[in-house]
Amino acid sequence: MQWRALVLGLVLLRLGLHAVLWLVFGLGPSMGFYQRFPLSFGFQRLRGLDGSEPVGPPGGPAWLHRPRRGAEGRLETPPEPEPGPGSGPDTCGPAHWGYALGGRGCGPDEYERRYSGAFPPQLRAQMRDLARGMFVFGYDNYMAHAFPQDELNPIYCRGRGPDRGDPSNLNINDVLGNYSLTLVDALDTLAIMGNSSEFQKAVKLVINTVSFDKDSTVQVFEATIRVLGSLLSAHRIITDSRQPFGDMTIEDYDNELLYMAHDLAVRLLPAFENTKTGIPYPRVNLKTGVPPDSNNETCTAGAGSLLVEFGILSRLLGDSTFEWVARRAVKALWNLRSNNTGLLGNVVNIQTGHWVGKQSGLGAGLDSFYEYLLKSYILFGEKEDLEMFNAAYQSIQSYLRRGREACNEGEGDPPLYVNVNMFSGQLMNTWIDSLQAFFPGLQVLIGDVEDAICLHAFYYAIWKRYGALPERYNWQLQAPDVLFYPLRPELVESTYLLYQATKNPFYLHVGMDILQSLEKHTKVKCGYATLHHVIDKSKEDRMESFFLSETCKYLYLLFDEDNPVHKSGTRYMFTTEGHIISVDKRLRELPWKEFFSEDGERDQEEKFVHRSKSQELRIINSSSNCNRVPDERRYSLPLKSIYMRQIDQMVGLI
Ligand code: DMJ
Repeated sequence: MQWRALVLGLVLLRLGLHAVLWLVFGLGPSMGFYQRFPLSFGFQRLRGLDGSEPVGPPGGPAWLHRPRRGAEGRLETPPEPEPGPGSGPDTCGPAHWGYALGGRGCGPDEYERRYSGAFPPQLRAQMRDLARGMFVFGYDNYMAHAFPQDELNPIYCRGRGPDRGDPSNLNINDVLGNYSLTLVDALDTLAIMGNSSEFQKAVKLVINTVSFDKDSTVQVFEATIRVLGSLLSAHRIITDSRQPFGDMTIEDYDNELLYMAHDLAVRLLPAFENTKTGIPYPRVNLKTGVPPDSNNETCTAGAGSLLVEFGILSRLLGDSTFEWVARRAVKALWNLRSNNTGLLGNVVNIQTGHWVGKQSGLGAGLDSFYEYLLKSYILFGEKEDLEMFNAAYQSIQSYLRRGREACNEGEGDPPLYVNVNMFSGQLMNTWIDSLQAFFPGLQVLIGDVEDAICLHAFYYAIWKRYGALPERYNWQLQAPDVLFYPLRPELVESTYLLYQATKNPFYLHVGMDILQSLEKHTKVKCGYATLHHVIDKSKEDRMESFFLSETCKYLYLLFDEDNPVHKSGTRYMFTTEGHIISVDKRLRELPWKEFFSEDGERDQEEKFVHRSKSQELRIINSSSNCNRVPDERRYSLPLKSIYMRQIDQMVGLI
């Protein structure tokens, strides 16, 4: 009976401990947690999906409620709570729970110890080599077991092409066009890693073996960002005599990649025909054009994030067609935004302009739409792109952002960007998706680094909890809603850009954590596999091409201190698929004049001359991956440890 006594003893000990925690700090698990802890989301009551009032306890998480606005849409600061014990200027800060836990500059804090430590150069080099090895392992295995097919099945060491047997398998067929996708998508990562011999070999292989004359029905967006974007990026690297990556010249290169890009884009053009709104069809068959049974519904990001690649192509070729159709689509979507909120929905009918999906958020269906408004402006300097971006950003701040005004100080929930109805601004659900983790990176580009730090920290907390990002995470239930993780890059991308902006070693720690969990949970016999389930870590036999073109690239760049990309000032920018593009004068020139002047008489020259100085400066000061900040800010803690802890609490990590 000794074991019974032992078990009983342990149970009593645990109960006693909980009771003490509860009595002292209000922290006993499931014991009065909500009442005492200002950030608890432990209650299991959801707001109705129809936007009805939340059914949780009154005064629940502020993210459930619309923020109160001042006259110009600015957030109003909630009234300061009564100061608690120790809130005087020379004491340990007002947050009673934070004080109790040793936060806010009061003596040694576990969070500060964990995150503010320097990152030794040897460790950094080790991590760089690990990231490089990760790319090489995936790439070599793709070449050995999958090429010329589109993707690698890393568990069974096979290749994968379009699912001809099941045309409705869009998860596969939207992306795989039977055009050696992974090889094409990986080209500029080889250059960025300085591997000139493999870059040259790969480019020749693409030129000699890849054709777009295929009976493949692909998504216009996927073909554009993964294939068109990569061809253009590699073409620019090859033809730029000042590029800093080493010898990337191709013997007898005669603009083949540019011609291939043109060929592909021409095959995508039918998507822009016979649409009443100018918003393109979502899919085309590369041989035959828009399928007769084509869907008239498309997502906003899919239709409205083509401008960077199509614009580059147009400007390199001197043929306005591509930029014109892409820009027409952006404007058509923009004109359909809500008059009330300024927000766009996530799915639209291309013939009627009716919003089929009224959800507005930062993730799936909308993410790169915002990204490309800004990046188009950075590349092409068209003022209207910046104006649209600024207006969109304002609406996002007004309707999507919940929580306290400042990320790094004050009371209330840390900021979070939620999904709302585009017309009413009412909350539509309580999840965020992993695609949204790109947003802090975009905020870095516009100089909103403080807010970027906070949102990034939220996503990193989720990563820490699962060793990956679930596709959807329910912030109210503190649990994943959709469990897979297909090796997406968004969190790494933001981590990299935030590191460049702050130079804070915290982001190297984050990168190391991500790298190590990818090695631990996703590495398989012939590459890296999609996580089917972020909790039990079961896998799917698929390695998406963006793993090599983005995830590995950003990890490598994060740790490769001397990479030429970092030394090139604001010269380089990344497309939404992570393809590097040099921002230079040539892309700001229009080899044609008349096509875009909807306002008829306006002289194109005038358009450039009259760009407002402040608009120009704001972007230049903050654009690209080489954002510079004043030295004194560089080594500050990116997020006060007290708020780091707060975020960890909110995702149920501690
Ligand atoms: C990539 O293809 C691109 O980053 C795109 O913008 C979003 N989705 C994937 C990665 O998750």
